[in-house]
Amino acid sequence: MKKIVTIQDISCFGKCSLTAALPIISAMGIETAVIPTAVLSTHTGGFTGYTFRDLTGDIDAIASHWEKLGLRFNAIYTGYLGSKEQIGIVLDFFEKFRTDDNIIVVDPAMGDSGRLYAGFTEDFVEEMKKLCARADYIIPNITEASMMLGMPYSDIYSEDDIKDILRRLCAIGCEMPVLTGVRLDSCTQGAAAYDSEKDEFIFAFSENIDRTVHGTGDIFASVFTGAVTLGKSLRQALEISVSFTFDCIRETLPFMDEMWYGTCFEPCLGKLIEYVNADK
Ligand code: PXL
Repeated sequence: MKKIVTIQDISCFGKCSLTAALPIISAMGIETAVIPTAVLSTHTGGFTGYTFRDLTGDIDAIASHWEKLGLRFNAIYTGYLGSKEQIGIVLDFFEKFRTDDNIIVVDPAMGDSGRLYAGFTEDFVEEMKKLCARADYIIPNITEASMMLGMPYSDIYSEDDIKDILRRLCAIGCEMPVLTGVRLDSCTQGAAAYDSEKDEFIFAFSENIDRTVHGTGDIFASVFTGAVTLGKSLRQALEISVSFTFDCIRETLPFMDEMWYGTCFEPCLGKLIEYVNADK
């Protein structure tokens, strides 16, 4: 049985980070270990007055215990990190748990729609680039990619612009960057990836639903990480992730008023299992 360790916050209410990654990766038939980077009463998108307990001091102790136990993981997957200091500690974790045949996936969860999430600064972006340099796959949205590349954010771009961004992301040091939230026309939305070893670009699209739903980046990254861990090709992983994210957004639409804080992914988990099994 495959085993992933995911390192990100737990937002006790609001569906994102660990409360999305755990059920999604487990549904894909993969054992999911977690290292919570912070405990928040809610996520920071749209809530005010949330609590935030930083768990930076716990990460190294957990890693040392696991080292003594001889634990090994098929993939290490990081998401929202609670502080700049955590990035150095997560880099140490990579050093300890990197093997010849496991993979590292970094979702540089820091912002959306041209803006950083509450509490993040420019120097966090610089640190995040160091983490991305050590990953096999990175999964930024266009906001996060623009920030890491020092490019102005724009929501108007061509296919060539996307290819240019992907090439530049490779120059940070990651071999297979994946860009989410790609919209080349008003009818479709999806993701693009670049396999730098094969010099191959891959695009996957679904119908565009023009609503912003919170937590879709975490859903996409969790499915993608699960899929590549299961040995799916880059194209298959991209297609499964785009299809499932679309299913979740469509499922959320009738409930937007009550579900403004998250995405209705739970009713779609059966379909995810079908996607995973379809091309076995
Ligand atoms: O979905 C990304 C995310 C993860 N964790 C926390 C967040 C957000 C986005 O707002 O606030 C705590």
